[in-house]
Amino acid sequence: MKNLLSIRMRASQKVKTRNVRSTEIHISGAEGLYKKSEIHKIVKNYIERALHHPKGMPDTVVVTIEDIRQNPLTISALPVATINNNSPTEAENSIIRTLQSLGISKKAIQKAFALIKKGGMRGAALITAKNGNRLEPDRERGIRVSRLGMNKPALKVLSAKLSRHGINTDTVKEAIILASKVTSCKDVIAELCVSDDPDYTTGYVASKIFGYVRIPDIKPKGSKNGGRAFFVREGADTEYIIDYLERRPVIVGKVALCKGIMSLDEILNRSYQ
Ligand code: PML
Repeated sequence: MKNLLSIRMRASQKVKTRNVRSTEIHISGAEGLYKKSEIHKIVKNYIERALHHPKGMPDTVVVTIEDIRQNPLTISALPVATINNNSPTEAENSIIRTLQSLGISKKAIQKAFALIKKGGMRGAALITAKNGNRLEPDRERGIRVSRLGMNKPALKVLSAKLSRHGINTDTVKEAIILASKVTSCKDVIAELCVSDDPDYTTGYVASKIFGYVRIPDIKPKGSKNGGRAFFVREGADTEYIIDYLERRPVIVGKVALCKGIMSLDEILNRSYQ
């Protein structure tokens, strides 16, 4: 696909902290790669989303439309499954087992949990898989995955597959697209995501090996704390990873299996892919 535009929306709200300095909190965001003819429809949709979010009314909404010169790389979506989980404690154990099966150390996993539970991260943290070191040059800003989308035929197939499991929503589709881009980066082993939306309690662990594994009850309802952590190979080239995730245009052009609820053992045995 050529002549694509990157359309991004970021909605935020300024809040005064105790020491009277004002700080900006993230309310919502969305983005994709689109044709010029789609600008009006997409911008309208993004603005609606910015103005109706459970985290509240933003005081700033920024929409950026940018011409993409580089030809996008086409990748496949990760396979999708949901684990049969019932509580945040079970969720935490499933996440630990999954990440450890991918060779990620306890130290790195604890670092990610601590950051996500604290919340307030604007972008994602980049954490090395063994030593648990953070690699983002600006820890407040984090890494913002950008320039990503899914082509129309693949989106149609994905919508149909997700509908069979009652999960055909923009939130799920956008998360699958993002996780598919993140894990297509050669040095990224896995992503852990907990939504910062207080009403949204399903998160995921994504990896090339186990796919996009949805984790219900990842946090208690009402909690605004969430975030994303990307686990990367020890000694990986940080500049390359950041450039790939933030600037390389990537289109998801193929959809993989979308399963319903499964046990963690079935997922870890990869009996569904
Ligand atoms: C978000 O708030 O955008 C993250 C949502 C992650 C989970 C989506 C899903 O239900 O699979």
